[in-house]
This record gives sequence, C-alpha cells and structure tokens, in this order.
Amino acid sequence: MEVLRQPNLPEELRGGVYAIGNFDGLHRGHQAVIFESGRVAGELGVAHGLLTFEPHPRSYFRPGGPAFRLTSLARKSAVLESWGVDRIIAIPFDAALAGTLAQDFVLDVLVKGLGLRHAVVGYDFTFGQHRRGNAAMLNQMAEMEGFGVSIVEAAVEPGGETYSSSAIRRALREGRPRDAARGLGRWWCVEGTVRRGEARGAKLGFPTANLELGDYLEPALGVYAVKAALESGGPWFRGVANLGHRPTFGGGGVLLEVHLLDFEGDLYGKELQVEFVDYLRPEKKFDGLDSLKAQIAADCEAARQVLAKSLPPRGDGGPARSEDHALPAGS
Ligand code: RBF
Ligand code: MG
Repeated sequence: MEVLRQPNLPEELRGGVYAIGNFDGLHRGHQAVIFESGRVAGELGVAHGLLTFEPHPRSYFRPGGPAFRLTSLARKSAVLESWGVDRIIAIPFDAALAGTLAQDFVLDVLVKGLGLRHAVVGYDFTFGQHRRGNAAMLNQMAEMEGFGVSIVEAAVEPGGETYSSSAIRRALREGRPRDAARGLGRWWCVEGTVRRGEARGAKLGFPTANLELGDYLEPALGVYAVKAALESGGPWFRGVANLGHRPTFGGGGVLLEVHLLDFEGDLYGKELQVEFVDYLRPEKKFDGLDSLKAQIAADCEAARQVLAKSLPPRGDGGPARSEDHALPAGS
C-alpha cells in the first residue's frame, strides 16, 4: 500500500479510480463508497485509489476543539489494504486547500494531479471553498473534463438510520461501543505506544499498559471489556481497561489503562491495539485499596464473560486478524 502526501502523480500512476472523502472511521457508509470504487476499478482494469485529507478538515477549521478522530491514518491504511485499495493520496488540508474553489479542486487535483478515470463519492459529499461543490456539480464537471462519476446512495442500518461518523461518535461518547461497532462493521480500535506508568497497578496485582488518546475521540469514561494485540498480525488477548482519572489516587489526566487477562511481560514501548467491546461501569472513587482491588477482580470476571463470546481462549485463537475487518460476530 502506497500512501502519498500530494496529488501530482507521475505518468505511470495516472488514470485510476478514486473514492473521495474524509472517511474517518471507514464505517459501513464509507465501505459502500469504497467497495463501489473497487468494483469500477476492477471493471476498467485500473488502480483503485482513495483520495482523502490529512489532517481531517475539521482539525483545520476548529483547532483546539475536542478530539474527534475515529481512525488514525496508520489504521486506515491497514484496513484499506485488506480491502484491496492500491493507493492512498492523503493531501494536507491547509489554508490553500480550504480556499480552493470547488471547480479548481476538480481541475487542479483530480484532472491535472491525479489524471483520474473515475471518481466515486457519497451522496452527501461536499468540497471546495465554503463547501460549495457537491455531487451534482462534480457530475457536470466530469462530463466536461471527460472522467466518470458514481454517486453512492446512503447506506442504511437495519433499523432505518443512515450510517454516519457522528452517530458512531455519539455511541462511543455515550458508552455504547457495540452500537459503534455495528456502524463501523468492526470493533472500534485505538492504537498507541505504551508509555511508562507509575507501576502502581502492578503493586495492586493488576499491571496495566497505559496509552494516551491523543487525537482520538474520548469515549465515555469508565471500565471496558477490550481485546488487545501487541503487534499487527499478533494474537489477540482479552483485557479489561479503565479510561479515566483514577480518583482513588487523587486523579490525573485521562489515561487508557489496559490490563491483559492472560499475559505476563513488559509492554513498555510496544505498539498496542485496543478494541472496545463492552462498557462495564463508570469509574468510581474507592475509600481503600482492598475495595478497589475487589472491584477490579470483579471487572476481570465480567470481561471474561463478555469476551468468551467474541474471542476463544488463548491458545486456540487461530490467526489473530481473521475477524479483524469483518462485522463483530453476534453483535
Ligand atoms: N481507579 C479508580 O480510582 N477508580 C476505579 O473505579 C478504577 N477502576 C479500574 C478498573 C480497572 C479494570 C483497572 C485496570 C484500573 C482501574 N482503576 C480505577 C485505576 C487504578 O487506580 C490504576 O490502574 C492504578 O492506580 C495504576 O495506575
Ligand atoms: Mg458522511
């Protein structure tokens, strides 16, 4: 998988089919767009690409606003690779791009830059200065410039709701990770480097690997049943995680503390992927170590119960990533 940071392609890479959008989350609505672009690329026998903006335009328009990212660029490229996408063009969203008229975006980026054969966008795609460009206008310009366009209708949940990043963000903020997973078509995943903690967890009998959320959206604070993998392609471990301030110990900045149930060893410095499966309870202030320890033991048991359905015991896990990009089973 190639990730390019600018749209001016050399001759040999021109002529592909591109899905265009922000695609934060790569949720099931995005999947409809990306799978359609893959189908057209296959039909035409040309490369299948994705054109996106990085950082997300919202970070440009609202610097210092609350973190909202559902998927990192690294995670996105891993998922897109598994879907057969050949190339990601992630162009920096800056003042120049924000001020580009929709028509100029089509001419400069799509026609001159990518030399694309065909663009695929969602029904609600908008682009260009003041977001004045839309799917209808893209169609008109494509006719003049001689490339194809497909506009993909809204993908709708069984309940009748349109899949959307905002509904998925709301589900996570409200402590409904299973609802988020239904929208995403996979468990919501946070990826990060394990940082050195205070080793207080080990003294409690529940060592934790600690991550900061960074640009990721902050889901409801509290205790979760999670799955965690130490490396891409590595086995999944069951775990329980606390996302919060640790009020029992005087509080602090929000940390994701992951305790793996059947793992021993130092995780410091490792890349951890953490998938959120179920919300177990809110974080509480305990009046002593013993009551906190008893509660964490109960959390581990609750997580085992929940995860027994989604992950076989360690050792019979099979290839780690088989269910990775598929719908969560039984949800
Ligand atoms: N700390 C709290 O102050 N209140 C809690 O309710 C709480 N729940 C936790 C649940 C789990 C499963 C884990 C692993 C940790 C929890 N902690 C909680 C955080 C605990 O205080 C922390 O891991 C240690 O202090 C080490 O930093
Ligand atoms: Mg959308």
